[in-house]
Order: sequence, then structure tokens, then C-alpha cells
Amino acid sequence: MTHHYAERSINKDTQEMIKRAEELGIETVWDRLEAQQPQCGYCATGLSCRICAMGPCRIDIFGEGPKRGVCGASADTIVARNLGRMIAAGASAHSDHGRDIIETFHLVASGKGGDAYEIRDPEKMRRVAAEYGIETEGRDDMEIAEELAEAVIEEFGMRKGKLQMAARAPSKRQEIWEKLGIVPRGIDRENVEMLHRTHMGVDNDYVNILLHGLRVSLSDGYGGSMVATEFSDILFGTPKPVESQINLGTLKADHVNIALHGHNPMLSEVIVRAAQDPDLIKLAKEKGAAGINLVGLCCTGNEILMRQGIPMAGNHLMQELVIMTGALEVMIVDYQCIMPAVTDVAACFHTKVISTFDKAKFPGATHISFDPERAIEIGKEIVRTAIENFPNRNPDRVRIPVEPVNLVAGFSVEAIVGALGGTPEPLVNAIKEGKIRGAVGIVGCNNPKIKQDYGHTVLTKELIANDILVVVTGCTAVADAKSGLMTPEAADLAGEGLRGICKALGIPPVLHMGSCVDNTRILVLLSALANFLGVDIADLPVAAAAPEWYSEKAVSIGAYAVASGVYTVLGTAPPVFGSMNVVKLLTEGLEDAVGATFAVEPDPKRAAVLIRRRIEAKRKALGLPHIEPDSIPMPEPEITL
Ligand code: SF4
Ligand code: MSK
Repeated sequence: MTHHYAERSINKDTQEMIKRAEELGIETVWDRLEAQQPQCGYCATGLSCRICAMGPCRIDIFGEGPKRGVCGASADTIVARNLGRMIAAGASAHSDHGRDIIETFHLVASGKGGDAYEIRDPEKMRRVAAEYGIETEGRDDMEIAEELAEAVIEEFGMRKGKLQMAARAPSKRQEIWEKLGIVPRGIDRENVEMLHRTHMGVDNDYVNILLHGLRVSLSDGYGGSMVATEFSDILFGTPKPVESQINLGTLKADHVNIALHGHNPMLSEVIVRAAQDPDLIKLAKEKGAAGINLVGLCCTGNEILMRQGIPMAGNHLMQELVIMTGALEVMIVDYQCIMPAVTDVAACFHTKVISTFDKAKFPGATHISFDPERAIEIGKEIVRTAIENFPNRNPDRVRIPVEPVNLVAGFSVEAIVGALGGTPEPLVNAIKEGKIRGAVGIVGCNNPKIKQDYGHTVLTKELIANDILVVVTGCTAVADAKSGLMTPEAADLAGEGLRGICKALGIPPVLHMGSCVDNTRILVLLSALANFLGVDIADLPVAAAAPEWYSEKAVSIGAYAVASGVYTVLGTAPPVFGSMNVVKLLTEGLEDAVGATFAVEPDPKRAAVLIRRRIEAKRKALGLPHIEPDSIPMPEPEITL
């Protein structure tokens, strides 16, 4: 095996554990990526199609090979169809998560939530109910909850023409969607329509397919994902700033360690309670442990970090490595972003992987079917399993490589506006004066094709140094926090204007807004800023980036960001380069249609310049003090596709 660990991640904990994997001869995601080389060029450029049994087909745009599939589909059609299906898969994943949350809320509303769940933010519930036109005055919480739950569940496959929460977007944005015919309807409807359109012999017009792709993504952004965020807040509490710690050093050698991995907070919230149960703590002590230690991974980790301050072990590429510490009794998985390989790694240690959702089973894992009506009982059963497994740990194999790093998380829109004194005005004024030049959402995953966290952290540092406020979610948030960027002291790395504001408010220059479904918080914040100024989102000095994305969900997120008017820079190439028409549409044509485009730039220092130029151009258009965009020099590329 080659020793690539220093090139694979910027983080000491990850490097150490990759080294450990090599010592133990355990395969990791990086080894498997290497084994896949060279990856298929047709698939990488979106030019392969296996939609029907006349195929599979592939288009050879460069050589003498076929220019059409068996059915006659062109490169444009095939690339657009593939991208459309990626958006639909990502939107479906988010939205099915949202459906699970709203169904749990419905259970609570109908009095079947047992001891496990309650409405922790009734005020927010009343606000959302009012948006749905539900009478709240003088009514009991549970009565409102039931009516609201039914209205939201109905929206998944609704008959009416528009998702309610799409009305949160500025009116100018809604007019653009109306004009293009992409006002989002029910999530199920948009996704099914995408699968229909991309069936052989239906929609063969790449523009038409991709416009519907935007509509699908909007049904995720203003539907499925927004439902997941809003109703998680209502059920589990709206996040407020909270201190915690991060990296593999959050595992404790003398404790029973349990990692919570995936995306859905329904079970993890219950596990947090079960881990505080005095009987279970007593049992842990009887087994020789000092206590029970919970750590998060990926976005389930973000959910319980934001609301409960549970420490975070790491992001996407660390899920195998956390097991290799030898100190993990149980990894509880729900769904999304869980590599099937975790059970192979767990088999080399005493760690048990427990799958919990019937729609997400993992060969090699123990399956404990989660039922919200028996949530507490199941939560305790899982924690007990972890405790019983503690004596099976081999202390000689335990390696906890680093000390944890501090962080502050929990910046919901409510928390941000609260910190500003109840109105976005101070933020708007700081932007107007140029103390803050703009704001950027950096989101998305890790991808082993990129040195882990390099893209996230370099881009973040470049932006804050230039007085651009950064908000983060998902695995970006984890990356930035591990690098110490999520403490108030990190304000010292910011430019003078941003530094002053962060110091005055006692906040970090990088605000953790949650999990990947919580990108909807960014949509809500942007709408609030645009509405405050009476402009469209596309007029604001803002942008988005996904420097290390890998998942179909990220494609949906990118699409709804652009469809909302936010310029979005991707660090890894989506499979579209087989059609220059599709590339031109995504990187240029969409500007006229929705006021924003995608860009692809693998070098985060160059991505930062693209974003700064965009922000300065928007400042100029708004008549705000600005730097001439073209005067910002573009560095030579250090990283290429
Ligand atoms: Fe080939 Fe057309 Fe079938 Fe795709 S839909 S596999 S291009 S024949
Ligand atoms: S977990 S979707 S790797 S952000 Fe949300 Fe991280 Fe991306 Fe999964």
C-alpha cells in the first residue's frame, strides 16, 4: 500500500487513522477510489445511458464513435436526463427525510407520541401554521398541530398548484418562477414527473428537462427539506448558540462510546435522553466504564450538535476511521451518506453497527427497527447494547489520536436575527457600509477525490479574510470547526470590518447553520434580507459553494440555490461535460432565466476570487461602495479538474 495519508486529508486525526488503517491492513474509501482508477470517462461526462433495454448506450463526442444512442438520443438529451435524475434522487432523499419528520409530528399531534416526543417550539409551530392559513388565536397547541400536520402531509402529493412555503421567497423571485413555469408543486409530483420525463421517448429537449430539474429542486428546497428543518425545530427545539467540541478526540478512552451517523434526528434525540438514564449510567459503571459518551457523525451529528451540544467526531470521510479508534462500542446509523463499508471495518473490531430504519438496511449490521411509538424503549435497548459491548473492547487496540477542538454551533435564522436584536437591519447596514462585503453559504460533503477539508477550509479562510461572512452546513461545517474556524477567536482571521462585527457580537466569522436539509435556513435568511431591502435574492451580494460535494442531494441543493438566484461554485465536476450545450446553459444561460448560474472551480483560492468578483458586481449594481470586480486578480491554478 502506498503512503498517501498526508495527501488525503489536512487533519491530523484523519492522517493518523489512515496510517493506522495501513498498519492493520484495513481498506478505506481512499484505497477503494484508487482501485477504481481509471473511472469511466463516459459516465464522468454524463454520456452513458442505461435507461432502457435497447441500451446501454454511450456517446463518443471526441472520436469516431456513435453520436446517438440506439433510440436516437443525443449527447444533450442523455446528459440532461442523467442530471435530471440526479436532482430527483437528491430531492427524494431530502424529502423522504422530511416526510418521516412530519409523520412523527402528526403522531405527536394525534396524541400518539408517547413520552418520546413533544412540541418543543410551540411558538414556531404557530408561526408556520399561520403561513398555512390555519387559525391560531385562542386555540390549543395540539388542535393547531393536527391541522398543520395534515396540511403539510397533503402537500407531498398535493392537488393545489404551489407549495405554501415557496411564498417565503421574495415576490420578484416568485414572479420569475411563474414566468418560467417552475413554481414548485408537491414533492412527490415533481419527482415522479422527472422520472416520467426522463423515460425513453418522453422529454428530449435538454432545456425543458433541466428547467423541470430546477422545479424538482425547488420542491426540495421549499418543500421536503424545509419541512424537515422546520418540523425538526418544532419537535426538538430551534437551535440556539451552543458550545461543544469536535474531531476524533471527542471519543473517550474510559467511556462507552456511541456514534450517531446519518441524517434523521428522530432516533438520535431519543438516544441522547437514553444516555442520561441513571440506570443505564449505573450499568455502564458496573461494566467498568466511567460513563456513556455520545458523538455525532455527518448530519445526524449536526442535528444533535445544534440542539443538544453533543460533540462531533467527524465528517463524511471519517466514518470508517472512527471505528478504527478501537474505542467505539456502537455506531447507530439511520440513513444517507453511510458507506456500506462501515460494517466491514466494524468486523475488524468489537464495534457493532446498528441499523434502525427499515428503508436502510446494511449487510453485516444488527437491525433494530425504529418505531416512533416505541422510541424510548428502542433508544434504551440500543444504549444497553453498547454498554454490554464495552467489556469486549481490547484496550491495547485503542488509538484516540488528538485532543478535541472547541466550537460554537446553533445559528438558526431565529438565533442570528435574535443576536442582531430581532431584525436583520444591523446585518444589512454592515453590508451597505462595506464592513461586511457579502455573505456566502459553503455547504456539502467530503469527496476522496479532494484532500479532505482542503476545499472547505481554504475557501472559508479566503472569504472571511476579505470581509465576507460565511455560513456553513453539513460536512463543510464539520471541516471548518475542526480547523478552529468556529470559535469567536477565529474572528482574528477575518478582515477588519467582519472582525469588528464578530467581536462586538461575540460570534465566530463562520456560522454553523445545521445539517444538509438545513440549507433551507439559508434560503429563509436570504429571503428575509431581500424582503427587508425590497429586492430579489439575485440582487444580493451573496453566493454559494460546494467545494467537496459528492452526493445527489448536493446536486439538488445546488440547483435550488441557483433557481433561487444564488451564484453557486462547485469544486468537483458534475457529469455534464459531455454536452457543451448543457454546460453553457448551466454556466451562462441560466443567468438570463433565473439571475444566477453554476461555476466549476476545483481550486478554492480561485473559487474565492470568482465569488468575490460576483459579490462586488452585485454591490456595484446596488450602488454600494465596491471594488471593480475585474481588478481582483485571479491566481494561477494550483489544482485542476
Ligand atoms: Fe440507449 Fe436511448 Fe435506451 Fe438510453 S434510452 S439506453 S440512449 S436506447
Ligand atoms: S452528511 S450529504 S456528506 S454534507 Fe449531510 Fe455530509 Fe454531504 Fe452527506
